[in-house]
Amino acid sequence: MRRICVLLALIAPALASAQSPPNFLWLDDFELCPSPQPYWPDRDSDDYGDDDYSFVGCVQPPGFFPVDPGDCDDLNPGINPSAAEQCNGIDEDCDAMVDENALGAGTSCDTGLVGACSSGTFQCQGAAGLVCISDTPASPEVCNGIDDDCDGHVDEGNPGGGQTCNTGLPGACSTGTTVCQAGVLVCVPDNQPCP
Ligand SMILES: [Ca+2]
Ligand SMILES: [Ca+2]
Ligand SMILES: [Ca+2]
Ligand SMILES: [Ca+2]
Repeated sequence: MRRICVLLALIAPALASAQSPPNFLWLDDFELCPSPQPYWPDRDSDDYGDDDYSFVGCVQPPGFFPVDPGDCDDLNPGINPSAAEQCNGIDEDCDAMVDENALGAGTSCDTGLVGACSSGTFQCQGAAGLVCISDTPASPEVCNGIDDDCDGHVDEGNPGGGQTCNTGLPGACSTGTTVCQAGVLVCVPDNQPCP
């Protein structure tokens, strides 16, 4: 049994460093090894081992370490269960979900557009990264003091104007026409002068 253990200790590093080493698990003779410990390869030295290759025994083989398991990419120290999830189409934290709650997603941003379209929120779009999406898409201009159609002009074209209205004034001053003024539709008397 000791001879087999020594042999495995010698070949383990070669298996760990191989491109596709076979998965293996070795338990020492419990009489000789009452408290076997698990060891994993940690080729990127991020203190998380590659689950595909484990060694259980009382002797730590070269190339194997008593680290935590769960490293889903043991050749990239930026990928392990403690890594922060980035927006990039890659599962950094090894939970089998890609870009979940990625850093920066959901935060406010400037779309670079004008008017109502300028304020946005970062959305994670996988390998394309964070994209600033407008919170308010362009819409037809209305009289509100806002550049609704995001063309750089506020309330252009007298939106809502030109409609017959009642000014509330007496006599000849009662009939009017709507005009968009400073973001508000007002009823301007058709006959002047009026108060
Ligand atoms: Ca590792
Ligand atoms: Ca993830
Ligand atoms: Ca990611
Ligand atoms: Ca406009």
